[in-house]
Amino acid sequence: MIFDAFKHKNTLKYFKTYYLINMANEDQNNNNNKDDFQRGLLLDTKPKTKKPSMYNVLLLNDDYTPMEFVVMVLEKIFNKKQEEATQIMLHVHKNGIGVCGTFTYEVAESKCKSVMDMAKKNEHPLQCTMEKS
Ligand code: TYC
Repeated sequence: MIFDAFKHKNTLKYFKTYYLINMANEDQNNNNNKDDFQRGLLLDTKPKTKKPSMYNVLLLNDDYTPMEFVVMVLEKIFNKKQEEATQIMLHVHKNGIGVCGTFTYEVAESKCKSVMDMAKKNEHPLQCTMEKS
């Protein structure tokens, strides 16, 4: 390209054009690089994790499930000690509903299923549900 320019009649004009085009390209590259750099910085300042939504697992009262069975469920599935399990059971017995624990969606869903399975196997009408906390 440069050697072609020397052959050209209007050498100076040719040189100028060649130079300006290259400068323009270089400016564009610099701008692109700058944009990439700034985009990178913005992404890096964004938090990479989000706190998961939490869910309460609720036990419902009924007239037939034995109190001892409910206490056993709270001990086995919710890892409660006998004292706390008894308090939760009595709370549900008196108020109709009560929270046994708060978990991520998948864990809450799994605990609910375990409670319902255990109740069904033992032919008790005990019901369990979950709500967003
Ligand atoms: N109300 C039941 C009874 O008197 C006991 C009970 C407590 C049942 C809590 C369910 O989630 C429950 N035998």
